[in-house]
Formats: sequence, C-alpha cells, structure tokens
Amino acid sequence: MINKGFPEGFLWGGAVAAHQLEGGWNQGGKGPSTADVMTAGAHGVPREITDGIIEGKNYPNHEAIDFYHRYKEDVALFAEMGFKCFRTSIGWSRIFPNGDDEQPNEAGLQFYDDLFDELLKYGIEPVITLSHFEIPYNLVKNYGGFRSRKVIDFFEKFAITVFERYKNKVKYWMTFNEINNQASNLDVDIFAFTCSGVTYKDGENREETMYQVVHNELVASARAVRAGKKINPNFEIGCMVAFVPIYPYSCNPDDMMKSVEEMHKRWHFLDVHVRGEYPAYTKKMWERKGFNIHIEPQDLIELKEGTVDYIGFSYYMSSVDKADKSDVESGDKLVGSVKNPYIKESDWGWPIDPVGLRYALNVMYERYNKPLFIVENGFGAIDVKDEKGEVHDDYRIDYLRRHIEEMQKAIEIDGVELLGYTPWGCIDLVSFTTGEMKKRYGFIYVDKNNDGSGTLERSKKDSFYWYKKVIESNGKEL
Ligand code: P53
Repeated sequence: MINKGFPEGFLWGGAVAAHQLEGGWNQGGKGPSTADVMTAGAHGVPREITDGIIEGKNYPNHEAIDFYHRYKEDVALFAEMGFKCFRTSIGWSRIFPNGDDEQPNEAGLQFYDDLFDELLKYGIEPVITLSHFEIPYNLVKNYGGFRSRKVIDFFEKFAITVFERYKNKVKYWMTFNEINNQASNLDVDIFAFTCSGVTYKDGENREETMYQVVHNELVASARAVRAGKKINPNFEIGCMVAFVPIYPYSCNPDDMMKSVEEMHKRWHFLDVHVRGEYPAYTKKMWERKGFNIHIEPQDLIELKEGTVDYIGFSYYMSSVDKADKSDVESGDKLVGSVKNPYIKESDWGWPIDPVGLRYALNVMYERYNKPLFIVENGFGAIDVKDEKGEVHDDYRIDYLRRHIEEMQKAIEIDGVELLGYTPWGCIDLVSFTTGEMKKRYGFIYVDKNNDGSGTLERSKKDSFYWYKKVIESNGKEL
C-alpha cells in the first residue's frame, strides 16, 4: 500500500475524561457528580450506584490517578510523546458544584485555565468534552437528571460559562460523550445514570423514558452549539457517539434487515446532531410503540440551529446481530448479542476488529460528509511489569498499529476527511464500565491497583516510545 503518511496538521494525541483521572473529587470547591457515587466493579461484576456517598465503600474515582495535583508532570510526558492535541472533559460539578448554582466556582474555572495554559505552553491543542458521563449529583437527586427540562437550562448555562472563559484557549469542543450508550444498553443501569443522570423507576417503560431524556439532551446540545458559535465563530463544536457498527451475521436478508434496524439506535443520535431533525424511522417507531415524547415547537427550531461541525466518535469494536438467534453463541451482554466467529476478543470480551474502523469511517462520511475525529480507540489489557519494572505492551502496539493502518486506508483510498486520532486512556486511569485500574490503556503506566494501593508513580511503557515515533513520522513509521 502507498504510504504517504497523514495530512499536514493531523491531530495526533490522547484522550481521557475528568472523572476517570483527576481525583480531587471534593477539592477546590468541587461538588459530587454521578461518577462519585459509583463503586468499583470488575469484569462481570457491575458497579453499584449508591444513594449518596456511603462510608466504607470503594469509590475509585475519588482519587483516580490524582491528575488534579500531578497534571504538570503528565502533560510534560504527553509533550515528550509529541502530542498535537489532548482530549479531556470539564468536570461540570467543578464549575457548578450543585449544577443549579447562581455563580460558577472560581477555583474550578481556574484549574482548567491552568491545565489549558500548561498544554498550550507545549503547543498541545485542548479538545474538550463538556459532559463526559458526569452530571452534578444534585441535579440527579433533585431534578431527575435530564428528565427535567430545567437541566437543559443548567447545561446551557454551564456551556456558556466555559465557552466564554476559554474562548481564546480552546477551539475544539464536544457536547455529550457517547450520548448513544443509553440506547444500546437499556438494561445496564450505569449507562442512563452516566449519560443523563437518570435512574429508571420500577415498572416504567425504559425505552420511552430514554427517548424523552435523550430529546432533552439533544436540545441541550444544540443550544450549546448555537451559543458557542456566537461566542467564537471559529469554534469547532462536535458531537460524540460510541460507534459500534453492527454487522449482519450472514447474507440472509433477514439478518441484513436486523442489522439495519439495530443501527437505527446509533444513527438516531447522529441524524439529529448532524442534520438537526428527527429521522423518519424514529418518528414511525414512536408512533408504532405509542410513545408520547414531549417536544416543544421551539425545540425543533433549536435542533436545526445547533447542528454540529464535526463528528467525534469512539471506536473500540464491532458487533453482530442476527434475526434468529436460537442457533448461535451469544456475546458479552455489554458489547453485543452475537459472537463474531471471525474475530478475537480482549480479556474483557471486547471484539478486536481494525477493519471495522475503516468501515465506520466510510459509512459515516458517506452519510454526512462531515469531518470525522476518532476521539477514542484503544486496548484495555492487564499489564505486567518485568523484573526491571518495565511494561512490554506489544499487544497494545499491535492493536493500535492495525487500527492506524485502517485509518490511513480510509484517508488515502476512500477519501475520508479525518481531523485526528486520540487513543483512549493515554495514561492509565479508572475504567468506566468496571471501575478497575487493572484494565489499562495507557502509554504511561500508573502505579495504582484495584484496591486503591500504589505510589501513583508514572512510568513509560514500550508503547510510549512507539507512539512517539508514530507522531514524529506523522504516521509513516508504524
Ligand atoms: P472501559 C462501550 C462501548 C464503547 C465504548 O471503557 C465505551 C463503552 C462503555 O461506555 O466507553 C468508552 O474504561 C468511554 C470511556 C471508557 C472507554 O470507553 O470500561 O467513553 O469513558 O473509559 C473504555 O474499558
């Protein structure tokens, strides 16, 4: 294959989320968020959502990897790898501790000023998500999260506050992280809780509630985009979805239609974010199921006015579906309903499918013609230090290399417009789905264990040196 490397200015970097690495959960005036009431789980053991913070429980996000105090050291390591950008999120409850406060918390605002200054000092462009699985806990307890339209206003105020404050420091923004997770995982409670601050009530129709809550969130996102473009017309504001393409199990036409129907749960979000209107298949489905979704006339105007500039997405894996599942092995509950016999899986049961990334880039670009940004991709694995204390993570290098090769084909052969690539968890952090430290993604190792022990010391894995070369050669040396 031709190897011209990547376009000039391609944004190589890494991605994290505030609650998964900052720690300092109650420092600098920060209020508790959804992430602060989630205990640690494990593969197959769900995280518990507690009613407030309960003494004696293990809340891994409270300290996380203490980035809150160590960010300078970490940013220096990102700079050493040559990062062109760094994706993180703003902890909403650092800025508005209760979510409904009149005035923002100055110490919280200052923290991100300092972090962004530190990045810019090295020429690293911040790429910022407004809400990455985090909502002030008070908005959950007293408003029911995004069930309430008041939370739309609180989110808009939060967005405007940070857009104004950082308008000369941050250009790339995203509104809600993996907003579609709550649709794909209706029966796993942490998804609705983290995506929108919602806990389902016994007996309620989860799907109907989800579409209502998502409507409110899509309006909140659109209002933020509209406000942001007024504050700085040069902002690039995107959406963010978890893009797990669903393949038909076979060429049986029924399997093909099944995958089309399942994909609607993904496209629903992108269609509204990108085109600013509800797709026909959603309207028909609501009608068929008798869903009563409250939409105000003004909402439809706002959705149209707040369409995104680019599509940010995570890609970890593909999935498979089949019309008649009685004769096949089922996959991990979290990642899909049917196992793909052609591909292997990680230790956490996540299918490894680099070609699926090229497929994803193609179908999204064909459908929307908008610039794409891969803002998460990576390999969660158990890293073992050798006798010298080094981590030889060739499995991670292999995963990333194969995905970058497919990215390159999408650019060079398929003509996809790709802004950048930020592998997930560029420094080891708390796993979202399990709350573990053991599921590591980083180029940088952090000495911290599942039980909370460890020195928090940082060290470079083999992948650190490899990724540095990838960036230096603009993707020519893989
Ligand atoms: P952990 C499902 C499918 C694809 C991406 O996950 C997903 C999920 C789970 O929501 O989430 C993203 O840490 C998410 C990150 C998360 C990362 O995947 O469970 O945006 O916050 O850490 C990896 O291995």
